[in-house]
Order: sequence, then C-alpha cells, then structure tokens
Amino acid sequence: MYCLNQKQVDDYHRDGYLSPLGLLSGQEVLHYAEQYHAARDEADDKNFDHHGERYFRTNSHLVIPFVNEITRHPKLLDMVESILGPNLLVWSAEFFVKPARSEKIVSWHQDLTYWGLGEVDDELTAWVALSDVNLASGCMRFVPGSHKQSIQPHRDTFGENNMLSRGQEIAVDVDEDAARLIELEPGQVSFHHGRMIHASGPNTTSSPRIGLAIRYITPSVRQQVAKRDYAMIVRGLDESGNWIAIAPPSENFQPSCMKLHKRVRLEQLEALAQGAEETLSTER
Ligand SMILES: O=C(O)CCC(=O)C(=O)O
Repeated sequence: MYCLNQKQVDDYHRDGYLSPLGLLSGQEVLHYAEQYHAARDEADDKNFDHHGERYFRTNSHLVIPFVNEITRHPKLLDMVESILGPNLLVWSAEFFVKPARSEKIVSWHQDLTYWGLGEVDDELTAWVALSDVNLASGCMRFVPGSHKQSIQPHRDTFGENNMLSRGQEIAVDVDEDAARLIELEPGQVSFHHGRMIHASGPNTTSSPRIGLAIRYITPSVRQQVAKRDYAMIVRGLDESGNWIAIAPPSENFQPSCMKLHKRVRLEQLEALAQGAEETLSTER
C-alpha cells in the first residue's frame, strides 16, 4: 500500500540512498519520543551496573518493545519491501543519539565493513528521525553512488567522540564536496545501502538529535565471520536456515530478553572485532 514508485526504486539503486521519506505522523513521533525517554529513565533507574547504554546502542529491538514496533511499522515495511523484496529480517536496531551541544561524530565509513555479512546488496538501513535532524544537529552526509564501489580499506581510530565501535574511518580520500546532507524532520526516514560512504558531524544545537537506525536484510544474507548470528523476521518467511530466529520483547528490559541481548552482542562482536588493533569493549 505504501510501496515506493519505480522512480524512487531506481533512484535508490543509482544513488545508494533515498531521502527524505515520510513515515510517522506527528502523533506517532510524540508517542515514540515519549517511549524513548521513558525507556531511558527506566534504564537509568535500574542502573544495569552502569551499562544501560548497551540496550540502546545495538539490538534495541530485542529489549524495548516500542523499537520492535517501529521496525514492524507497516508503512516502513512496504517501503523496504519495494527494494529488498517480500521476506524481511531485522538484524539490528541502533539508536544514534547526539545530546545537545555534543562533539559526538561519525567518521566516513561503509556499514558492511565489520559486520561479517559480506559485500551484499540485500541489506538496507532505515534511519528514522525522532527529532529535527539537520546540518546544525549533525545529520548524516552521503556520497551518492559510492555504494557501487566495493568495501574500501578502513582504519581504527578509537576516537573519543566517534560513535562507531572502533572509531573506524575509511582509509581512502572521500569526495566530501559531492556529499549530500540528509536532513530529516521528525517522523521522516532515510534509506541507505550498506556500502554507502557516509559520516555525520557534531550537534551544535540546544536539543538532542535522536535517530533509530534499523538494519534490514533478506534471508539470503549470511553471517560469514562469527560462528552464528541472529535476526528477527518482520515480514514474509525465512526458510534459509541462515539465521537463529528471535522473538520480540513484550516489556522493557525483561531478564530473559537481556540475557538474549548479551548472547547476541557477544557473538556479533566476533565479526565486529576481527582485525581490530585494540580489544573492543564488550559494552558497546
Ligand atoms: O547517526 C549517525 O550520525 C550515523 C549513523 C550511521 O552511520 C548509520 O546508521 O549507518
């Protein structure tokens, strides 16, 4: 019903991204922003040995029901289906939050570099804005067409303000002048390909910049580095045997879901940490 038109699909394949796309109503944005702050407050109250951030930073859909709900939003799935086809899994759902006046940045990189999923075309990130996302608040920048290249060499920086797990950055020159600003209003979403070269700058505004990056894959994608991997079916069927199926949470931070979150995090770390010059924190 909310399928993309042929021009949008062609644009995605040509440029490696599509933006902006309308997704959530004003009411839905308010509702989800409220749920986000409530989940943050709950995590703060529960403390989780000071490691509550981990439940927002990766695989949030395993422990926070409203995140799982967004990943299954029918309008979003219709749009993703237009590109990836009828069988859709969520591999991860990650909050990228830059607090007000924050130096946090994301260096130029290609997502698929350290995920162990290969150089596939059957992965797409839907980045959902729950706040105003613009140049001043540190929106993403995409180099159009860069997904047509293979994965380029990256180096670790472990930079203090870098939001990526290894502070990884691409080790070749990036044509920054060609990059497009991906500005979004609250409730809009952008799509990008896993080989898209992208980055984002600091948040210079007085409000937090809140985005949820949902990594969709098709069942044919496989984990090629870690021993096994997990994904949640959100539309259609998975008969591939490539993924350990996981069930959605029914309440925030249920103990069984946190246990599963830990297992998935540690197993995925095997791929993420391959070749790293420093030991990766198991908390991110
Ligand atoms: O939120 C950001 O600024 C960067 C997010 C990103 O790199 C991604 O979703 O792949």
